[in-house]
Amino acid sequence: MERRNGVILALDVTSREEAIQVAEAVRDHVDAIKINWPLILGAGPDIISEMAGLSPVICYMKIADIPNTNRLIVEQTMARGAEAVICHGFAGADSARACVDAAKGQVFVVTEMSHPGGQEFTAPVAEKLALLAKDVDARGIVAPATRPERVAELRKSVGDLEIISPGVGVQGGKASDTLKSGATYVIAGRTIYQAEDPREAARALSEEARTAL
Ligand code: NUP
Repeated sequence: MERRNGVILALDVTSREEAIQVAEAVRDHVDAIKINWPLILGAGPDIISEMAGLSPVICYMKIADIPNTNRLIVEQTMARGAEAVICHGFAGADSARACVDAAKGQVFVVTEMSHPGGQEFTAPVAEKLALLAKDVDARGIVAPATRPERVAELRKSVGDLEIISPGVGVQGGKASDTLKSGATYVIAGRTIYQAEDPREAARALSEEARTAL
């Protein structure tokens, strides 16, 4: 994917028809579409290939298993046309490395999560997870747009790795603040796909984001 807008759509709708409708409406204003379990379970795994025909796709399944199972999950996902996957780092470096090998480097490792509960267990180990991402040669990390000061801290740990940041819009994060703090892309879901006019919502968000690129 190419950074034109700095915005990734989190497409957490559960029907294939709605997913296609929203993706077609907003794809000029987002750089990639992130697919998570709600859509994969609602529409079936072939939705990954279908979306990949419209936009670069990141599969955000937060993979967190033993290395062999991680490898199998990532192979299945990449074979359907995903550009990248997200894995958790807490399963250990061997598990994350299995994802990196299977995805030929196209992996983002979750560090501190964006919701309030993300401060309970993920925040205290976020720097370690960021360093793990570097050690296993991941493409980047996931860091919280709800806490831009943490994005800035984590940027120091990861150097030039990419940072993708969910939590913009409904969760309270602001795209331009997050990008100014060091994120490479922000991720926004409900604030776009639940808007009365998703295309206009995506356009407005990317306009704001571009001021910070
Ligand atoms: O820390 C995280 N925060 C987060 O919101 C890690 C995530 N994977 N996400 C995902 O980003 C979440 O599962 C959802 O798909 C998206 C945010 O959506 P929204 O809050 O913008 O609707």
